[in-house]
Amino acid sequence: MHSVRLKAGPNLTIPVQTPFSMTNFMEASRIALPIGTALDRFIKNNQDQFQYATGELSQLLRDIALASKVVNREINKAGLIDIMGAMGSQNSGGEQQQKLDVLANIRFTRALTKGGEACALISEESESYLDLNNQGNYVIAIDPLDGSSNIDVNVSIGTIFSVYHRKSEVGQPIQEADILQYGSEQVAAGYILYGSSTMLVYTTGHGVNGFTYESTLGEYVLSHLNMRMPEDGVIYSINEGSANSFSPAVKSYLEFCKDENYTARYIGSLVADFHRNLLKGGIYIYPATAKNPNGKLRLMYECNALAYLAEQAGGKATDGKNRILDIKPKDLHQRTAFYVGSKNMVEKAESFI
Ligand code: AFP
Repeated sequence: MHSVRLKAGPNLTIPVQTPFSMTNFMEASRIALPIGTALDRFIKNNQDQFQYATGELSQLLRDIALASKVVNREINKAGLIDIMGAMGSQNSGGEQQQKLDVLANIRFTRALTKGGEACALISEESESYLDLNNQGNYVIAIDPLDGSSNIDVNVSIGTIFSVYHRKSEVGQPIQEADILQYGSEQVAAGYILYGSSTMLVYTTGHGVNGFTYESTLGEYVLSHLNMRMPEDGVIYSINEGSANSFSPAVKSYLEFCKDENYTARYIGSLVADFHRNLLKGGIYIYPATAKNPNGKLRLMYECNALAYLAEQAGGKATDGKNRILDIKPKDLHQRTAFYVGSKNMVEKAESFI
């Protein structure tokens, strides 16, 4: 047995014992590979791009990332301990709360409360907003765990968040104007996808970047730099089970998709459907239905964040007619129809409406 040196980079060689097995080789290559840019470093390096470059927004994003790691851990344990299944209570929309919904809400609320940068929190899980800290500069809208009907069946779920700068003076009580802001006023937005790998994707208005969670390091690592949504695509995502109650315009658009031999993909987790379309091109539609005449999805903590991300990646988001980011919210839990995805596909769908 003798030692050879394996070239690993410009200035680095790694001694490897022979006989030279594949396991040795793979291990050596893995060690030699750079880990990449961790989320913390990326946020720090890009801090001066933020409109309010005080470091608070960076800290806030780090708080969200930390809470998401805890939620990720709980999701991964979901089959092992008794946290799967319904909680027996209902959320603000009268929907069944799942145990993990409640747990995720607690984790994000705690992280944002302790962080001190947020003054108010709007959550799918709470009827009214939470007044956190008058000294905080940011208002957060969050769906702590979206797609929760998928929890019990091991299908991807997600967290969606929007960040706004408060309008009132720091130290003053929170005003309605701080809470009910246009989507176009977001200073950051993102999602965490708990899928076959866990990813955090966010924007601060300077493009969209994606980070994959490296569980052995406990770090999000930059994996998708400057994500761009293809302008066209062939995937359409809609719950066609409700087709009987779609408008004739939506039905005609679906006929068009079929005539074009598009591919139907619908996970029932908005984050997962959006993420796939962001990478591959496609359109996600949740139109008005008989059951939900204003659409099902929530403007403030589902649609605005994804609309901001879509636009930042070159895509488009509307309610069928109006830009999502230009809709003035009148209510924390306001619903809207949602057409989001590749720009040309959304425009084509709009031409039917
Ligand atoms: P749940 O969190 O209640 O599962 O709702 C998920 C969701 O808000 C979104 O993630 C899905 O795309 C959409 O609703 C699915 O709704 P339908 O079951 O009506 O298609």
